Amino acid sequence: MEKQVTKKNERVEEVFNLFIKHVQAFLKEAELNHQEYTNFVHWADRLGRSGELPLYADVFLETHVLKAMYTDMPGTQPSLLGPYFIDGSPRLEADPGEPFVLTQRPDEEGEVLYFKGNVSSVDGRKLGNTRVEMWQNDAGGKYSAFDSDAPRYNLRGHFYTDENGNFEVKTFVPVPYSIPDQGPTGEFLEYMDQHPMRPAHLHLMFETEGHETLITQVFFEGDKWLETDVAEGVREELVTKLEDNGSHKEASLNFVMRKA
Ligand code: MBD
Ligand code: FE
Repeated sequence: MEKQVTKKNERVEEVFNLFIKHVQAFLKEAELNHQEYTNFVHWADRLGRSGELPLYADVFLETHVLKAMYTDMPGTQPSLLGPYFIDGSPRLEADPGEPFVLTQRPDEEGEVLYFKGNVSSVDGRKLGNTRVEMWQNDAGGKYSAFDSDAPRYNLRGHFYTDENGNFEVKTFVPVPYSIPDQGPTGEFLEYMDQHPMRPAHLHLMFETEGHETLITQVFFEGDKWLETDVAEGVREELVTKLEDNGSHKEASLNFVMRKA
């Protein structure tokens, strides 16, 4: 126990010292003058007070942590958790052969999407009974529980893969998403001359015994924002086809989990 605490402090000390070292190097390289420094402190204060710090971090920083950890690793590439995951989503049930249903509103607007997937291990084994959590935005571009009139867990839920690692969910096609651009994060984007858009995406999280939890996203070919995603969350292998089936759309992707 005591050893663990010592170890943890060493790591924290290392990280905080590196952080301040690089911030100091930045101040030097940018030749920040005193007025610019004061402007920066005021902007950072607005960011903190607005509650947008998690948004800012997930948009500008999270992808770099993931790329450093997972580029060229076997298994499906993780993508951003983002600021819009919430705990406690309902467990969805479905009769055999029927899809899980992600929406809670009978009058949900948008295009119906049947999304299929298979979950396997890096060793090729099918991962049945894997917990799959999904969340996404609605046709109006809103995530439930965030600035939305929808029920708290609308377009959110979890379910388990069948004995072959397969699942199918009936949901709605997500839409390209503008991150909030009227607060300090939007102000920052304006300074950088960067648009606030993310391509349409599904969020997925997979949990199963003996494997690392996989948090990732699914994107769709042809999306206008794939190449310039403000949060840089797109990975080539996470882009799938959105197929038109007359009355609805269909898409699928297979997921490979790393051993814990
Ligand atoms: C999102 O929907 C998102 O997924 C991320 C990572 C950042 C901002 C909004
Ligand atoms: Fe998102």
